[in-house]
Amino acid sequence: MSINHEIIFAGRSNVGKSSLIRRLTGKNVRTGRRPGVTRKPVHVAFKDLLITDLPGYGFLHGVSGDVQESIKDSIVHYVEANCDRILCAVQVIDTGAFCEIVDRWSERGEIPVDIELFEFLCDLDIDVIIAANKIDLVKNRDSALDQIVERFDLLPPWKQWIDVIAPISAKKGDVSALSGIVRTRLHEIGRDDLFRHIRTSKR
Ligand SMILES: Nc1nc2c(ncn2[C@@H]2O[C@H](COP(=O)(O)OP(=O)(O)OP(=O)(O)O)[C@@H](O)[C@H]2O)c(=O)[nH]1
Ligand SMILES: [Mg+2]
Repeated sequence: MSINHEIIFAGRSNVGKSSLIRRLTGKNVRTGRRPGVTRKPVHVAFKDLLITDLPGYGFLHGVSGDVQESIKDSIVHYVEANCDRILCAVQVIDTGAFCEIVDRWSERGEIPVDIELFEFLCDLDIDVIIAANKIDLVKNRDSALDQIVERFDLLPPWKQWIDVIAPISAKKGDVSALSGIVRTRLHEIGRDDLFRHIRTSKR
């Protein structure tokens, strides 16, 4: 069957993209404790819908700058080449670590990679959903999420943006906020038949 729609998962290395796809779809994509597990796009297909796990960017240990740049380039290239069929992009972040990393880049006068990616996707008119993962590790959730939406230039409180940002834990199986948004997108294109491939609850 040819592919008509695609949902991509992008984000910094080790934020839990592969764990999340595994949790949502039940498919056994490779995950790992160390960054840099997914090095090439990995696909899961349901009928004419493709789910794509992209390599993570921005891990530093043991990997040269050239490799990092080439991962970034390959993500950009992949998105540009498949832009027309991308229904939405799930940008996964590590909720507890996000602001510190972004601020560190900003203080150096550089555009943080996560923000660059978000803007790149928005410029291509791709619908971006922010998956605020590892929420199980965060104590003051509302305040953390308010700070995160601000970094994306969205006005807090975060609860105004529940169709854009989804607090989740791929590890604990708490991903319903995200599957709800993804299902809404599928519904909008008349594809409720795909709902059963995007799980809402822990199994
Ligand atoms: N506490 C917690 N840990 C998580 C969660 N989701 C993923 N992890 C852990 O984070 C680590 C990385 O998970 P992966 O799914 O491999 O991350 P990735 O983003 O695919 O990483 P790359 O392929 O390197 O880009 C693993 O040890 C996971 O168990 C979560 O919601 N909470
Ligand atoms: Mg991975």
